Amino acid sequence: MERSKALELVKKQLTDKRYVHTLGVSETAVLLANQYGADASKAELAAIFHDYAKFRPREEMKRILVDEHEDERLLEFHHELWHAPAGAVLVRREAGIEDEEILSAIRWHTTGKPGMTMLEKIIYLADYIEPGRVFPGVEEVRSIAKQNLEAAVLAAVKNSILFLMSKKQPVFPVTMDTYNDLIRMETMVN
Ligand code: DGI
Ligand code: FE
Ligand code: FE
Repeated sequence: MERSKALELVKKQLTDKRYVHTLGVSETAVLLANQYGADASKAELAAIFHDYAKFRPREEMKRILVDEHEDERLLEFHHELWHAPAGAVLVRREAGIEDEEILSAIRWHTTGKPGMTMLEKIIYLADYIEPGRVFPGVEEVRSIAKQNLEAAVLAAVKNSILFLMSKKQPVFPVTMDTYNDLIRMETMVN
């Protein structure tokens, strides 16, 4: 799908602020794809669609998760986690995107997952470091991203978990699994 068509479809789903975030993720994802040798057009499409379901009603997302046999643990955690898997389903259904690599990058963009593909890592990271993000620690992750994709994803996951803990929020098991996977990979090569 053309970038302009994808943007037109996504714009209707998002607030102006979230659309600007999406443009930032798209720009960052293309840079990361070129830097690390991933498919830049897939990275661009996955980035454009990554938050497609962000503003869907909670009940609609819940129905999709149940009907599509998504991880039932999601329903016991914060609804913020739902837009990623629900988004993958809706992007296929409504935008006709069939590319499994793109859909998987959308599906796992909030929690990550063990054994992430390069495209999944790029979308996870681009979502975290796009130019509009201003939270503490983001500059350090941006700087790591210039050197090492895995180390940058690990730093982003670690910050996210620490942030959730500091807010006394539960951490979804898959987020912890992502952290464990990346920290094991790091200690294997170091
Ligand atoms: O959709 P975005 O805001 O661009 O970013 P995102 O898809 O990474 O979603 C971030 C939200 O998801 C943020 O409010 C924190 C929440 N979140 C991420 N991982 C976890 C989580 N919430 C819980 N409870 N547990 C998690 O593991
Ligand atoms: Fe998101
Ligand atoms: Fe996002």
